[in-house]
Amino acid sequence: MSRLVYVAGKLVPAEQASVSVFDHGLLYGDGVFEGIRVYGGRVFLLQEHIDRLYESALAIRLVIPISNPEMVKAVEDTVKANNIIDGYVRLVVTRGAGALGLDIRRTSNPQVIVIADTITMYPEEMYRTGMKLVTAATIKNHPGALSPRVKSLNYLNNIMAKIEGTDAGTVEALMLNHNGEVAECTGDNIFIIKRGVLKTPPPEAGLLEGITRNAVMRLARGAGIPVEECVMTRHDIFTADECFLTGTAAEVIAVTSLDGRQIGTGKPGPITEKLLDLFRKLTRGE
Ligand code: PXG
Repeated sequence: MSRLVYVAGKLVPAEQASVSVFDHGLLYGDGVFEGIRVYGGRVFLLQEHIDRLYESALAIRLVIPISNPEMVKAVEDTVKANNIIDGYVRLVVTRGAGALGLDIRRTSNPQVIVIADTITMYPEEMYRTGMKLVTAATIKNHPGALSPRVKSLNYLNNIMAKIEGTDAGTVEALMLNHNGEVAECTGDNIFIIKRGVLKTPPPEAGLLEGITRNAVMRLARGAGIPVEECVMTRHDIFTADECFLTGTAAEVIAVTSLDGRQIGTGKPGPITEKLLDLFRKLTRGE
């Protein structure tokens, strides 16, 4: 059965869903996006994703042609129309079609696209064993060039780092910022646990403020685990008791080594497992 895609305000069969080759989203990566999960027919933390989308758009001076509540409805309608019970929503807003050249004043009709589909996750086995990680030589974009806090259609920086991970045989890669501090992975945020304290780099380290990251910090606080946002280097990860990643696709997944150094016992740690369990209960609405 063909998927129905929301584009130009309507749900149309996927084969007919298209945007112009003159759209600046394609020509310049000029636009913003969100990746959202559907669990048990409910769109998970939808309002937070939509709010981040509007903040990303604001930061790049992109005026989204529909309101925040209309966007919520567009996502919910698309999920329903495709009978997605457990799956994935890709929300894209492009700058719209225009003359060649960078001038946003010569574009019109920003395009809102909503795709609802199934999702491929990391293998379940990896949630039991944890994953190995390598540090990419490609650093994060300098926040003064393109803020990593904007979820923009410019993912080349992350893609270059991801290639390095793939070449090294890992499914993710750690990225440092221009000061050599830990920022995040190519599509996941990073956490460590040291002496019972949950630590993660602050947004100013040049990272996307993940919706999963924020949810996990709330769960940890609720479970009485102290949480700190602090600047960290690779050394902090090498010497951590536990390490894990968070992301819409990954959920919560243990990291058991970085650049050939074993982290903790080399197995997913107890606090990581507890947070994964709490997160899975949250997604299932328990
Ligand atoms: N950092 C980066 C650079 C990301 O792209 C995250 C962290 C985690 O954020 P969330 O809000 O998901 O907890 C992301 C998220 C995709 C895809 O299809 C990418 C992401 C999320 C979902 C799907 O490539 N990136």
